[in-house]
Formats: sequence, C-alpha cells, structure tokens
Amino acid sequence: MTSAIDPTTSSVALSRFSDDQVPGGPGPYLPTPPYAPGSVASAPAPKWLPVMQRPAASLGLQEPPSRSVRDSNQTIAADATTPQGALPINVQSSRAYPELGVSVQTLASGLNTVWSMAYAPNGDVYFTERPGRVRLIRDGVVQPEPVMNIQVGGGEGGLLGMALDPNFAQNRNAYLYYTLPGNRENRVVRVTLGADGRTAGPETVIVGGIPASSNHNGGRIAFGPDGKLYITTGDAARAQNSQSLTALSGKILRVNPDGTAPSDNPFAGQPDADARIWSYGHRNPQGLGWNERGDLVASEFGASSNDEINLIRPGANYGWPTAEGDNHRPPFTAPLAHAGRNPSWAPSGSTFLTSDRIPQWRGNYFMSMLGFGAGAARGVQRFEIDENNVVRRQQVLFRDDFGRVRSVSQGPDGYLYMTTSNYDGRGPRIPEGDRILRIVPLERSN
Ligand SMILES: [Ca+2]
Repeated sequence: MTSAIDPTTSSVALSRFSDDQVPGGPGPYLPTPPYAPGSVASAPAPKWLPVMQRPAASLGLQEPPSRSVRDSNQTIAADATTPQGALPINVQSSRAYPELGVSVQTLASGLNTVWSMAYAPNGDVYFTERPGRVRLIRDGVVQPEPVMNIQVGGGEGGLLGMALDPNFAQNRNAYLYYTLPGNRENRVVRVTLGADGRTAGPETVIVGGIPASSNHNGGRIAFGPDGKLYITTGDAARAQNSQSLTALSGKILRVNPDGTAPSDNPFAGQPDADARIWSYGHRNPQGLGWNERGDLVASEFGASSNDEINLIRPGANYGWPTAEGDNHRPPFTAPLAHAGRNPSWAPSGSTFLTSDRIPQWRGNYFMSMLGFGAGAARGVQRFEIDENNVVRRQQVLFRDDFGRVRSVSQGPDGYLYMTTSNYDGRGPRIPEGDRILRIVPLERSN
C-alpha cells in the first residue's frame, strides 16, 4: 500500500498534515499501543504536555516510512514522553540507536530540502524549504499553507537561512537569507510576522548585494549570544574575493538587527574595508554554533574535501583560496579539524549541544553532513572539543540512515533537531520526502 510522495507536488504531500485531519485537535494524551518494551521513559518531570499520536491508518495514509524494510527491527513505538516546557510534537516514527543511547524521531515528512529551522518562544517552529517556502509547525503539525512564498534562484541557492529576532515575542521580526532569481545576488531580509504567526509583512532588505552564483552561496544566519546577527557567505565561485575586505563573499558577517555594522566589528572605521565583515578567507561556510563560553565554531565546505571546522575570531583570515586543510601558515588561521583528503563531510549546518537533555553529549559540537562523492558519510559528525578548543574525538552518527542531512540545531526543549536535503538534486529521492527529525535520549525501563 506504499505509494510515493512527491514533495514537489505539495498539495498531496502536504495535505497529510492539515489541521482538519486531527479530530478534536491536540488534547489529553491517550496511549496508543503497541509500545516496544522499555520505550516509554521514566519521567524526569512531573507533568507532560500532550503528544498527538495519529496512526497513519486513521488518516487514510500509507504506512509510516519507518516501518519499511530498511528500518525493520529498529523501529520502536513513538516516544510518549515529552518533558514539561518542551515543544508540542507529533512523532510519526522512531528509530533506536542503543549503541549511542539515543533515538531519532521523525516529526515531519513529505517536505522538500529543509534548509533551516527557527523556534518561536510560543512553541511555534518555522522552517525554510529551499525552493522558496517558509513553513510553520504549530501544535506539532506542519501547516499546509506556507507563511511565505518567495521567488528564488536555483542551484545551491534558494531560500536558505532563517532566524528569529531575540526579541521576537515583542517585535515578531524574522530574518531570511535567499538568492534572487538569476543567481546574481543573495540578500538578508527582515519581515514582521502577523499576530497569528501565519503571514508575513513586506520585506526590508537589511544586507543586500551579497555575491551569488549557482554554487557557494553560504546562507546560514543566526543570532549570537551578543544579540548580533551572524551571516555566512560563500565565495560565489570567485575564490579571490574571499581575501578581499571590500567584497561580502567568502565571509562571516556580523551586523546589528537593522543590518548596520556594530562599532566593535574588527574592520569598523577602517578605510577600504567593509565594516560588516567579522572574519574572512572562507570558501563556503554554512554552519554556526556557539558553545557555553560563547565561542563561535563555524563549518565550511572545502575544495576536493578539506572541509573544515574553524574557531572564529574577529578579523581572522581562514586562508581560502591560498590555504586549506593542512596548509595553513601565518597569517592564516588553521582549522580545529578538517576532512583532509578523506571523503568529504559536506558540512551544511552545526550547533553545540548546550543543554543537559542528552547528557552523554553535553557540550559536544554537531555538524550535519550532506556527504558528497565516493565513500562520504551522510549524517551527523560529533566532535568532542575540550576547554582549550582542541578536538579530542570525532564520531560519525546515523551514517546514511536518513540521507543528506542539511541542518542540525538545538531546539528550545534542549534536544537536537535535524533536517534532510534529499530533494536538493543531489540525493536519493526517497519516497517519504525530506524530513524533520529529533534526537532524544534512549531511556530504558531497566
Ligand atoms: Ca581554512
């Protein structure tokens, strides 16, 4: 009874998640058998938010993808335990990794190239689909109608990063990074979302004129612990511009929420330099994560592998295109770790786990991997980085189990979220479409 879903034809695929398919909407949680032994965790908190469980059959849908042959023997019943204060979620399926002590839950499927996620303080979750849609998950359900449809360029460009204002509860401002049609320009815009969270007002360009190309468009945006907006830009296929202090390509930028340059940026007031530049000599950075001490570690794509993670310091030069991998010498700043000539990481997102929700991984750095080329792993790489910012251990997680992983982030519930990118033109177009996944601890009853 399995039939393919084509996420590019959204009406069929997305109607799976419409509100009107949830009889009565979210309500008191009622356990739905069967549960695998031990799959229901002991409660670390006294109360639980309702978790909507909607068996596929009751919706007239095909079987959840996790019941396919590929996941046989590893599928467990949906996790019924959501701590107080967590996001409302709807677990479609769950896959256990006893050797890691975690489970990976599928929260949404039938999507197309989910590039980034952004978490609102009221429990709403926004995400971008690269073809140009801003989508909303409310009460654990992907809403069928996009919040925004944006005309965007193609290739590696499109609708990429999204971030919500640190004062979102007051100003409802959201920020988006996208490639204009024709792939000549990337820009960061600000929109104000409507009071219902389902619509957006007109765009205000806060950083325009970022060079674009069919490849190397950067695109990750995130607010740092200092309240400034950080923006990764690729070299837009013109490598020498990464060394230019007047070009916005091949950089990490740091701006105020209105797009202006903070006065404490490293090149502020310096002639012949763009004051919005925070660091330079990057090739195609797409991951930004801050640890509990406030250090920023960014991941970027190298040429012919040589992908890197770098400790970002203001004003530092990370070498591209002169140096990469093992070849960094002063004045270039060497990476914390790189892929060398091993199969590529293709690292498109990253985060530190700063919560204690997955205790065995607290403080680790996680990098999502698209995997590209022979022998490359598609999944997530975990780095143990010590207090001196030395990488002590690396481990590949979930190798090829979910296809190309585009982003990894920590949700407000303290768990890790992943998004997949199998519909970006370079992945296996698996029938379940692209997915939003959550990593939670695997807890046992004994
Ligand atoms: Ca470098």
